[in-house]
Amino acid sequence: MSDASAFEFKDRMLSLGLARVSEAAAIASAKLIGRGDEKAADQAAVDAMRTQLNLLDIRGTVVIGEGERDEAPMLYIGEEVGSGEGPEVDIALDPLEGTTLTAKAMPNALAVIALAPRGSMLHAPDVYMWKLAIGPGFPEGVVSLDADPADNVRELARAKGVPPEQITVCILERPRHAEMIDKVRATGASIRLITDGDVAGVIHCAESSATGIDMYMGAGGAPEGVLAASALRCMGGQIYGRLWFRSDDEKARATRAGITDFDRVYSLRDMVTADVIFAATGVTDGSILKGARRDGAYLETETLLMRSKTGSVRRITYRQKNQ
Ligand code: VTB
Ligand code: MG
Ligand code: MG
Repeated sequence: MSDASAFEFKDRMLSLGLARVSEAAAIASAKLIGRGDEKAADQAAVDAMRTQLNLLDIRGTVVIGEGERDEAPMLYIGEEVGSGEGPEVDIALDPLEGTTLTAKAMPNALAVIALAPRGSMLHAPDVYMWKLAIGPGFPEGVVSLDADPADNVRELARAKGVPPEQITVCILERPRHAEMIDKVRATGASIRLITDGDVAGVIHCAESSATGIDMYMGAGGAPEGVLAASALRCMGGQIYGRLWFRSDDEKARATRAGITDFDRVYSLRDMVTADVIFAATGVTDGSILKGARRDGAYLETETLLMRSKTGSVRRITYRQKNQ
């Protein structure tokens, strides 16, 4: 079997394994929800995710991880993970996407991981990325990163057949977005401000009838952009991203990651060029996933598990005895 077909054969099995990986991270960090200790929550998620990931039959390389080797002792970019047998894959992960959300017991913290054939994920450096995302069912290019935020609202409203007042945009609450927020509000659209967690913010666009969010815009982490693109590749929708460099050091980081065109706009398929498997488990309660919870003698999690090849979306409830 060629490597590509070996991957096709195995990815159905692997996807269930991937759900275990995000479940383990969520369960480990759940004990630290609302305890005010971001570092402890993150560390617990990282340890648990790494242990489970190394049980999978893959030859995996972390492409989107916890940072560069010198600053992240575990799940750093370039770390080899998995049992060392099986298909060669790229891994994008964030064991706890929303450490502050978890420490403060605020909504939409997730444990996230995506897996795709080797060489198919953008090696995004840890810099900011300007992002723009919408859900499925709209013509390609109806919104654009080069357009004014107000025009994007109007174009999306037109495509949806509603007035701008019926559009809700999700934006990270940061001073850098003040002008964007004013422009969006001037159209009459509503804004869901979030304090953290733009992977969830983007995913929410793909289930707008459940979440009430139609569009995500703003600058967040570039690694989170690749994770969000992986999710949308499974759920449908569009995402565009442009790296934002604030120093020569950040440019050097991008160069080390193999990036040559600093102004490039990446579409979904530029960020993840092949089929991908994606798993996210809720840590705190959110708009599309329940958080990890203790229910009497049990621990329970909810996981979104998706494969882009088939467009399958599973929600898995997992329960284990509370130890
Ligand atoms: C971004 C966003 C993440 O942290 O990285 C953000 O993509 C950090 O932004 O989802 P600031 O530097 O402005 O604080 C998250 O919100 C959580 O990891
Ligand atoms: Mg992290
Ligand atoms: Mg993160």
